[in-house]
Amino acid sequence: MSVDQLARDGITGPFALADKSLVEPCAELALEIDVLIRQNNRVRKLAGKPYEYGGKINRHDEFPAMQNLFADANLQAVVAEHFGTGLFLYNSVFQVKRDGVGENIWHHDRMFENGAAPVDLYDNSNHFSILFGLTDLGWDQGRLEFVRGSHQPIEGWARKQRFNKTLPESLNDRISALTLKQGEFAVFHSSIMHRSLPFESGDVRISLAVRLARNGTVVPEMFPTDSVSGDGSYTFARLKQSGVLSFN
Ligand SMILES: O=C(O)CCC(=O)C(=O)O
Ligand SMILES: [Fe+2]
Repeated sequence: MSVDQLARDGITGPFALADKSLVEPCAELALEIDVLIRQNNRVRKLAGKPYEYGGKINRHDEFPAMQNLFADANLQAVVAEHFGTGLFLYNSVFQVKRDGVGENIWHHDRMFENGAAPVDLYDNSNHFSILFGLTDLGWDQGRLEFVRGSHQPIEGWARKQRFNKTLPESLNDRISALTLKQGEFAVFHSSIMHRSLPFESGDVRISLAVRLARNGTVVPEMFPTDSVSGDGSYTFARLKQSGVLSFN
């Protein structure tokens, strides 16, 4: 049962959308945004400016195609069954992977707790993620991997960072792959450690990740994000206040 799988592994799926016709408009949107991002960055490079990732993040308040996807009957039923109701959506990210696109390193999606309160990773009553396959997300197309059971403390693993280039070897036997077909989705506790590998081969691969929180949770304007090197330094990222949408 998927409820047992969620309790044990912290992630469950794949599930199928009820209305597959909701997928293509989102895939098209992701590809058009990807064109803009790549063109923008070619121009920025000519100006000697650093790469900008922003355009693929938090566009859900602008596009009915995304909002229609979130209203899918099967998605709504799965989220209500596993996480309950009274949830809002505050964050979304498209990932387009094609030749030359590298990994998204190990991380969890729990960027904040409630306002300025410190993140409470193992309180599983809040903060949930959905990952959609807008195309097939196959084995060679930048495969997703997750650490089974990392919504709960794991002995011998002190988690200090949200982003990690590598994980302790003792976790190797907990790592599972997640592949999705176009129109499928998986749901997970946002504290699950996961990554996607570099694109190797196949057709362009498009995912959409979204994050939910329970009504009443305060979405901070800025949230701390750790540096990858593990030197303990923090920078701050901004959340888009207009991107808070009621989910169920
Ligand atoms: O589809 C992917 O590459 C992973 C997306 C993800 O984990 C994220 O955006 O937080
Ligand atoms: Fe993620």
